[in-house]
Amino acid sequence: MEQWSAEEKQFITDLWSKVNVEEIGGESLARLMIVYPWTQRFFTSFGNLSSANAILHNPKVHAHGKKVLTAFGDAVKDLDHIKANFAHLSELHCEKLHVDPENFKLLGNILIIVLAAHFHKEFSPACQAAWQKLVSAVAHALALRYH
Ligand code: HNI
Repeated sequence: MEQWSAEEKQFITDLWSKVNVEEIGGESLARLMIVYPWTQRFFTSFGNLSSANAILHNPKVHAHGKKVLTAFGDAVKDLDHIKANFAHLSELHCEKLHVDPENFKLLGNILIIVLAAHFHKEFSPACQAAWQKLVSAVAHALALRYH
């Protein structure tokens, strides 16, 4: 289990309180699909993914990005029980969705970039380090039930 300092918890919850899950989640998922185009294959039912612009403005990408980042928020709210709280989602992504867990790391890194772009004033190196630790913990927890 990760140990979180009071300072790390503060950086994470302060920034999270400013995050609009639809805006940041939608942009993060869209940018994942643009930068790593092979990830589009999980989302062929989402309609028009024919260009970066189409992906960035695709309402289904935004809706799903919101769903993903809302679930990510469960980690923010309960930093000490990330593994237990993500066990079910790990099983789902492994057994039903067949998502390669490497993609969780890619999405975590894109989320950091999107947060840095939106919140550059708050996103100090220490804040970034706390968020990097968080996205790694979530990616790890989501990969635990893979077999
Ligand atoms: Ni993910 C469905 C959470 C990363 C592909 N995903 C979900 C759902 C949640 C969720 C919540 C809805 C579950 C349900 O219907 O009960 N996903 C998360 C979280 C992360 C993540 C918290 C990482 C932070 N998912 C990814 C990644 C990919 C991915 C990186 C692929 C590149 N997820 C999917 C797919 C679905 C999905 C595919 C089903 C989509 C659909 O058709 O409804």
